[in-house]
Amino acid sequence: ETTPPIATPEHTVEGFVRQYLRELTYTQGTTLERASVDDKYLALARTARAYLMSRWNRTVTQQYRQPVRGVAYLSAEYLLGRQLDNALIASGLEDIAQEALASLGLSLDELRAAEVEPGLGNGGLGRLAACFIDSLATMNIPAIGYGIRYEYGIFRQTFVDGRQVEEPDSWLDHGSPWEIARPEQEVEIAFGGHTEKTTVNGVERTTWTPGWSVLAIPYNYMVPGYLNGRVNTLRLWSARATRAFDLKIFNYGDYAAAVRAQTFAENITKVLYPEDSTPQGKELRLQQQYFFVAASLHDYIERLLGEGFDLRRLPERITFQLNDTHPVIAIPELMRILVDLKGLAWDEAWEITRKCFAYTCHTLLPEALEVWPVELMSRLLPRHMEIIYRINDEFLAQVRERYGDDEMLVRRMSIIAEHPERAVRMAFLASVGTSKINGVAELHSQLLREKVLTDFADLWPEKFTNVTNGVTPRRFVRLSNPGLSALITEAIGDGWATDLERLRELEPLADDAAFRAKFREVKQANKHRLVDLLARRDGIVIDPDTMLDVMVKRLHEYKRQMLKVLHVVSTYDKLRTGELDPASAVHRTVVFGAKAAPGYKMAKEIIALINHVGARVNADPVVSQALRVAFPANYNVTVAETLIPAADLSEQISLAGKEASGTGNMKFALNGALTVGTDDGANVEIRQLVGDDHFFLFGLTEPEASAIQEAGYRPSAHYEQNPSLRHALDLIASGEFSGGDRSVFEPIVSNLLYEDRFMVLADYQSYMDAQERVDAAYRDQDAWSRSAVLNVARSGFFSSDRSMRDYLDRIWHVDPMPIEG
Ligand code: 26Y
Repeated sequence: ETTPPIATPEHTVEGFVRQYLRELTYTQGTTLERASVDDKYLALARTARAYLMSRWNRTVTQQYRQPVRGVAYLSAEYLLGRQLDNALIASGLEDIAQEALASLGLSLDELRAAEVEPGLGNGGLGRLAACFIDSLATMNIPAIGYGIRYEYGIFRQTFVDGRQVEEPDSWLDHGSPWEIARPEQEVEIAFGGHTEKTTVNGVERTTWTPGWSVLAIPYNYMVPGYLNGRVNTLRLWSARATRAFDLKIFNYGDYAAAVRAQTFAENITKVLYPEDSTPQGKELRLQQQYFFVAASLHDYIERLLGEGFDLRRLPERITFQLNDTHPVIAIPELMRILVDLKGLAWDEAWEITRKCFAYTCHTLLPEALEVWPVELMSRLLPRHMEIIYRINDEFLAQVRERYGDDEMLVRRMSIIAEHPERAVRMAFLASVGTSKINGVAELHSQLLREKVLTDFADLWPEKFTNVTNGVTPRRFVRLSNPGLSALITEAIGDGWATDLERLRELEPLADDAAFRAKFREVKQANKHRLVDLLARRDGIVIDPDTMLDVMVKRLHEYKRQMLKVLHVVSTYDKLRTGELDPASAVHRTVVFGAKAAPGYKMAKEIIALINHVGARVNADPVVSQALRVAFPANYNVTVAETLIPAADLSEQISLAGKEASGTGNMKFALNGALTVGTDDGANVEIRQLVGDDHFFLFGLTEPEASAIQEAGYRPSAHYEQNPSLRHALDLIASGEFSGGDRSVFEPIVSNLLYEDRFMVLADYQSYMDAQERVDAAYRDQDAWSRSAVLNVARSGFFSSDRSMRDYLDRIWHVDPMPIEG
């Protein structure tokens, strides 16, 4: 190290207090007496950061000194959640912090509540990226995450008359103590313009003369490994206007117009697009994608060139992992760098490029696959469009060579679609331009090969692999469930948080009545924490002495929140008519949490329906003795951290073959909830591991659902044949939940009766039966907690550390590099 060593603050209460007062006084510029809650939180965040800073520097220094193979994760989303708690547990400081603050008359709980979570993602895919970088740091892997520093993350959801209203999430309002800007490492990113072919010494070269450009400013975030001294980096890019851009415009003399024009450039990283399954083909979104990918490749490659590295050996040094198709424009960008800027021959550059990239697909829905109009791509990135055409030409030549002139096949496999308009199929570009393609759960990877990328799997079977998703046990057990964590440690010692398969050692304790009693106490305490949160945050009153039945995830028809609503409505009906006795029924609280994409009409109608049904159920003096509905607005990572540990029942009820994996399902099982679920995504693997006796399976299998669809699915037949289903739908249609207005929920009901793309009606009876089995099982609390303990003990597989191990073995082949000192 060239800097003289500066002591990290001491790992003692006194050391913490000293650093805290220093931050409060010198950085925050206030005093304990005068400080606002925000001041106090910021000083605390900076104190935690100070402890990690020297580790961060050490990590960077040691990696410079000893360059090794690494991985770069390219993701348009990182749904990080709050940083403070994670920083404290990663550095072993929670107890010290608690005590230190108490000695100053401050409460850690109060201050941690002041943190606004960075919601830089939509849902599963973004949260997965956050879990993965946590695991990579914890496993000592040289890794960097690249992404976008959105000024506004996923919108804040509120309800007005039960309907979703979106508000901006201005998470940076008070500044973020967790980021460090590196404006001196800016990268200029070009767009538009035209290309020219020139011949230099008989060699044809293409030059791109862009029309405009913006600056990408990197902001670094710490990604601390758990108690291992490593701190990796997450580098998020923010857009700024270039100085040339400023000058040109300012010279026109219209100062106000010039300042306005400047914001044009800065719009690129203004907001996260809240659609997570139907791409809108928005120009700004393509700008975002190219912006962060080009900045990231440039950043990484320039660093290597600084070492005197030979780019021909790039695949030996790095794998760029593409998180879905969002960063796939990186493939032509690397080709452009190697061919146009570095002068490599096309074939050599192509070989290098393919070896450097790997692609993860997260969907099965055809409408979720990104496609960019050729018109747009040519205008925004003319050189990339040419490169894509050439990649496609050479690829289709290979297809013809292999299969002969099968024009149907060639058209099917072409990276360029011809209908309804000429467009680039990003998933196909990813399939051609990478050396590995993976799905995110066993079933998903199988269906990916058999249904989505069939022709590619046929051509290159060895390219395809599976890596089942996972979740970080640090955030989703250690941090979010301290009660269960203490109980586990008491039973099997520590070490499980980084070696989650050790939870198996809990299995014998499932048969230990004393342990089960303690387990129930923890669950009960977690329910009380949730009661407090919902009361404080939402003014919602829930009863901790009821079964907590939870369905939290983005709102999508394929996830089938509607099926859960039908169960609620049907139960309401039975309680009201006396078919079910409210006194002897199992008492349930059904909790929903879900955001809908702002333009997704049906999803928003379903949100309104849930709220209206909930209001009716909760207001009914008879029904509400046995059934209550809670739908806290703005479900996010922070809410998940209190909600999941309190849950008894986890709802994972998508139509089989539609949910790629799911990761909430894993979090619930790990926290001792039982699952009612279909044979879909990672549910399949959860059920295999925890065992059929401890999982409530229902519904069609994927082959069954496909067969029915092919034969012609008629949802109204179920309505006609099933009186209970008919009652439930009729009740919704009757205006029971809309103040007598029959028109309000008519679109939902008609959609179910005449379309029902996701076969809600086909699975209705099976779901109702499963819920009866749930009730019966819940009546035997001792048996239920035995199952719950077994869910915990057998879910160690779903650690994202295991996912990372699989990526390392099957795709990345990177060795750990522990940090010394
Ligand atoms: C193209 C744009 C509209 C878009 C933006 C975000 C498309 C998709 C997404 C996000 C997708 C997503 O979150 N997928 C989920 O990924 C999880 C992690 O692999 C899976 O567990 C989950 O099943 C899948 O729906």
